[in-house]
Amino acid sequence: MSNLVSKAQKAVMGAQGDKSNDLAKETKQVTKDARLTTDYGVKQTTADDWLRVVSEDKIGPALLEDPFARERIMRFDHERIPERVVHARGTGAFGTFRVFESAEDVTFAPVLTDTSRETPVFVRFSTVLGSRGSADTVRDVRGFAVKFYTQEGNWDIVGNNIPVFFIQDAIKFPDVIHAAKPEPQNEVPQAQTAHNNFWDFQFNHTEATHMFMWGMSDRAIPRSYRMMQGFGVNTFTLLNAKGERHFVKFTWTPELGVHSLVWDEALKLAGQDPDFHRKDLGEAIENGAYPKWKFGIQVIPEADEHKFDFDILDATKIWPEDLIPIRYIGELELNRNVDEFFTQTEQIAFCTSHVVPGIGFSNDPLLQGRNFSYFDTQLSRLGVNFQELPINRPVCPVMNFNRDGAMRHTISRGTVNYWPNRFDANPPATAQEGGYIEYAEKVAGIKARARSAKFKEHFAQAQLFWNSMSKVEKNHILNALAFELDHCEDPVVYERMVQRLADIDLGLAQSVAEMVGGEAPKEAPRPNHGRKTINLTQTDFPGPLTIKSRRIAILIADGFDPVAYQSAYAAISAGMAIPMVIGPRRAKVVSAGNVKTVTPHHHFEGFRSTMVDAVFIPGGVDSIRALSMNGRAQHWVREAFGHLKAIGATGEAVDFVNKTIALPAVTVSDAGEVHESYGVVTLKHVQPDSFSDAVEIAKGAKGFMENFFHAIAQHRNWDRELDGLHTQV
Ligand code: HDE
Repeated sequence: MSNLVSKAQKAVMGAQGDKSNDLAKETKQVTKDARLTTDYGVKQTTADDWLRVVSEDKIGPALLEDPFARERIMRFDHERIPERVVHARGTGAFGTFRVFESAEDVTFAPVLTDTSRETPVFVRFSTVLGSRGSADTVRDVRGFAVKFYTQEGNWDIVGNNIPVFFIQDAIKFPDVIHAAKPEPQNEVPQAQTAHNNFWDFQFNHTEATHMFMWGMSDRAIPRSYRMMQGFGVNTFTLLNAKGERHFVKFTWTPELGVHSLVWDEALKLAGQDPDFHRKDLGEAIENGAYPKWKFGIQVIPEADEHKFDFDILDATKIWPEDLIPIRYIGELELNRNVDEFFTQTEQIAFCTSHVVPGIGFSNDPLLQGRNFSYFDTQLSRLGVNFQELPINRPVCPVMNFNRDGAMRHTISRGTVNYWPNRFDANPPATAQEGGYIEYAEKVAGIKARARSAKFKEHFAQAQLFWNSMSKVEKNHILNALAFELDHCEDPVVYERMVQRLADIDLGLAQSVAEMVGGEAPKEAPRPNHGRKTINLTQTDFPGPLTIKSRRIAILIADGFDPVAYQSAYAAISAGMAIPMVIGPRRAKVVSAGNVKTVTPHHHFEGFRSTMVDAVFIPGGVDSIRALSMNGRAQHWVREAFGHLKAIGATGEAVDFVNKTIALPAVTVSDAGEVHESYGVVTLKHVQPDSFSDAVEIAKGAKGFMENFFHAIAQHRNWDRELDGLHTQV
């Protein structure tokens, strides 16, 4: 890879201001000219041979005295640090945050009020359960952690892509995580909730009901980090200049809409391309398709805390948007990939307790525990000086009397290391100087291990979520539950879980019972209240009708139609999507008439249909003959169809596609008209015999591309599922 930083990258680095400049101080570039040295700076003459005793042509023993060799090996032996106890698998990027509407009515934090500011951020996305080397596309909650490097200090929103959590009180975190992680006797399964212990815990712990429904929904298998929402989950508070306090929840909503993989595809990708999400994010940023999210706040005045039928401090509950609308006030853009994974993505350390003046906590019992946990875990993961690491250090001055500890970097001058001191050195700030002021909340009560009455209601919002799903999403939840419980060998686990589902919806419980075994419940312990709310179904977030940043495969073999190929390639690129040419080999493939030679990006074995969003096949007699005879090529098309992806074909490829997927509804007339069915878009005639033919075909071709791109922009063709033979609720 080139060591040069591109112009575009430099522009972004400039825009990110302080944090990029700050990091640049520590950034080393591998250069051709610099000579290899030890860590203590002495140049080495070889990196290949351990110092040893040699005589004539005989190799003698290695000498322990070799400091170069020992340094290399011992340094290497200690390269690993403990992985995160949860959220070990992740990827990150730099970006910027701006507010376009000041929230000064509710907070005085400049990061949320100053519309002229650009705050540098680092975002880390993650899965919760898997180890560092696990696959990206597993069914799991995704972490969405944002560090804002503000002028007033670092602010971390350590969120997820699901707005609720399994537990209400932090004390239970070790239990829920132990139950979900691989089982203790054999460390199986990796990065899965489909096992006895997870579902045993869910049954025994009713407050998790709402959350596991989200976990079984498509939210848990996102198409891309760029296409998922983020939620702060916990209830925080905002303080304004008048001293008024509001409760707040934070939300990120992606510009591209909220989209998911289909389950079969997610399963396959886990083996075929375990880094799928990581690469997707990096690729988009590299190509300048910077992902963006709107930043929103839901705000409740302090006086209204008890006005709802749920407790607003309960992290197993959403604040339904029909009751408390989201106010979108800002925008996040990710625009720079990391320079080095370990020192940036791995060493970044988030703490929910890191807030800036104008932002505060609530008594949400999950948040209170988190505020303890994150700082604590960084001590064991990175050590007491973790905040001095380049990726973690604030862009504003840090000045205090915390001192020493392992790996201390800062060299503090002066004779005093305490406050107060005889020089009045380094005094605390006043509120006017920007000092953090705790809100003077009146607190009274008895000491007890208890929760408020509303915390004890565990099913109403699970029903609300279920009721709000589209038909397709309901089917996916049903199938996900059927899959997960099928992986539980202990009948006690799946039989009881089936009963639990009746607390949400009787029909759902009965359908799952039929699939997984276990007695189907005859009646619901509590009726479904029938209420729905907005913005829970992903269909409320379709995103713009665009193919931007989507991967579109073009399947070719020798003898492909060069005109159809070329126009599709150009149109895909013009739409800022990524054309990926797939052929029988990654060596030259020649078009019909020998007019064009193409070197495919990948071959059929190396790259799979799961890795793209849509497939286009240009005609060409020989090319289509070759593809028709090739099992892998046929599988490509069938699999893309099975995963509900748009398929486009022209000329001879139309018959190939029709035969391969044997779709009865597709009819193709000889007039060269465009026919669209189930997201399969075809154009039979592309070779004109006359001028009037050419005009007609040109019209048809335009219509073809529009229709094909329209089908891609829909993300998936859900009719292919609904009209099939799926078990349905
Ligand atoms: Fe975390 N969580 N968590 N969590 N969490 C960690 O901190 C914890 C919870 C979340 O990319 C740990 O640095 C407790 C909710 C993300 O580096 C640890 C409780 C939400 C990340 C920890 C929760 C999250 C973590 C492990 C219950 C969504 C990855 C490594 C009270 C709002 C951050 C680390 C990154 C990581 C504790 C629940 C999100 C152990 C005790 C709810 C995105 O401190």
